[in-house]
Amino acid sequence: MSLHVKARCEVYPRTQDVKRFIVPDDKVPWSVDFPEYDPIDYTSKSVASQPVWADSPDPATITFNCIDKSCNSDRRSNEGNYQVINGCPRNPRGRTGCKGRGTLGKWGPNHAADPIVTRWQRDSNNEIVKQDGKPVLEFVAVQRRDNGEWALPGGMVDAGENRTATLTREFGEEALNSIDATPERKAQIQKLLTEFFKNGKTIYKGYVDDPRNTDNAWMETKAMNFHDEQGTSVGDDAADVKWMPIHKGLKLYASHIDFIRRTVENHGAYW
Ligand code: RP5
Ligand code: MG
Ligand code: MG
Repeated sequence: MSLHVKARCEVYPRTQDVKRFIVPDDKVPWSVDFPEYDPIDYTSKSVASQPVWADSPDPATITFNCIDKSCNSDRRSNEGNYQVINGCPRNPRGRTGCKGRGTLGKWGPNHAADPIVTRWQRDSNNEIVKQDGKPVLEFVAVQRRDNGEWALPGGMVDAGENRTATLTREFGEEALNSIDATPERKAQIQKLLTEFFKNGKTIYKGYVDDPRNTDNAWMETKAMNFHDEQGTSVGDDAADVKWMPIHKGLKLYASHIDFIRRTVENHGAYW
C-alpha cells in the first residue's frame, strides 16, 4: 500500500492560509504514536452550508461502513471497514494534517468514477506510432478548472447513481461538454457513450491520493478503461480536453498516473 503524499500537500486546495500540520512519512500510519499531532480543522464554507450533496455537520448522526438508505449513499470503503472514533470516521491510509471535511461533502469515503478512454497514437499514414518497439497509447485528458492540472474526466457518484452511469455522465460533461449542448446534441452524445461504454475493464477500485483528503473524509474511485481499437469513436471538442500520448513522465492530478500505468500494462503499451 503506497503512502499518501498529495493528501498531505502543505496548503489545502483552494485556500491560501489553511496549512496542514506536517506529517513526516513515518508518522502517517495511525498505529505509530505521534503525541504532538495537532491537525488543523477545516471544512469549507460551501460544505458547511449543507448543500444537497453534503452531510450533516455532525458525523455522530451517521452510520458508517454500510449503505446509508436515508440518503442513498454508499458509506462502505473499498479498503475494507474503516475505523470510527467517537463517531468520526478515520482515513484508512493514515494522517493528513487536516481534520474536518475540507471541501469534501461526505464524512468518510467520497465515491467517484474515472473513465480511462484510450486509443493508439497514429501517424499521418494511420500507422500506430511505436517507441522502443512498443505501441504508444493516448488517453482523453481534461484540464481541471480548480488547479489547472491534467486529469481523467472523472467525477463524484451522485446519490443513488450506479458507477457506470457516473462514468458516462462525467465523460459527457467533462470531455464532450454535454452540459452546454443542444438537446439534439445531448441525445447524440448519450447514444454514442452508452454504446461505447458497454465494454469496459476495471483498472482500479479504492483510495485516491487526492489533495482534498482529510483525516475524516477522503476520495475513493472506480477507474475503468474503455479502449477504442480503431480510434474512431470519440472526438475531442473543447480546448481543455485532449488526447494525451502516454509516457511515464506525465504529471497528472491525484493518483491518476497510477491508473494510467495499470492501463498501459494491460495493453502492453509503451511507458
Ligand atoms: C479524484 O477526484 C477522482 O479520481 C476523480 O477523478 C475526481 C472526482 O472529483 P471532481 O472531479 O468531481 O472534483 O479523486
Ligand atoms: Mg471531475
Ligand atoms: Mg464533473
